[in-house]
Amino acid sequence: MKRRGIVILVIGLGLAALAGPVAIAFGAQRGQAAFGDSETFGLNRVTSASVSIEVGANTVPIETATMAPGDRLFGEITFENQGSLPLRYSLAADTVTTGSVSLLDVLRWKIWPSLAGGTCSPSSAAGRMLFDGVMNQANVLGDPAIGDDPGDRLVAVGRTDVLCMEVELPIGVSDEYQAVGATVELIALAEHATETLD
Ligand SMILES: [Ca+2]
Repeated sequence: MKRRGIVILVIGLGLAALAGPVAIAFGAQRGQAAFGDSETFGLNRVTSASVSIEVGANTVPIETATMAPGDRLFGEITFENQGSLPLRYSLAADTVTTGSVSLLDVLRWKIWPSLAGGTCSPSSAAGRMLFDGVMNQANVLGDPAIGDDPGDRLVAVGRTDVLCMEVELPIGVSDEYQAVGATVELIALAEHATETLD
């Protein structure tokens, strides 16, 4: 009888030891089943801006096959800001010549901004010349380096920049410049500008 009483006591201690862990596990399950809710705010939308410069339809190129000494030809080029940011651009030239001598060595080019709503007459160039010289340099207006450089042209969104052009074959040019050709490709390099514009 005395030995049996000892056995019962050992079993009772075992149950007491299990009671703690069982109670803790039951409590955690009740927490996961708590009431919940969620809400979505889906109105965060971002579209990046654009820089877009285009040549306008009313551009008039300089083109002739019969230029004689003393002749002056006029052209007009319109650059349009079709992007969503103000832009500034520089102007570079890519040139090609044909013949035994370079016609570009003697042609005199002038570029000036058109008067608002005006035409590209020589009188509109007075005091407003942007370029006057031979077209044998890469940079014609401004500087393609990033940033606001002297000569860079600013154009507001939806606005245009109209440049007038003149090319002259000087009256005293020598006979060797007969029947030779030159092609000048003007390249506008634009970047967005943060300056305040009208
Ligand atoms: Ca620049």
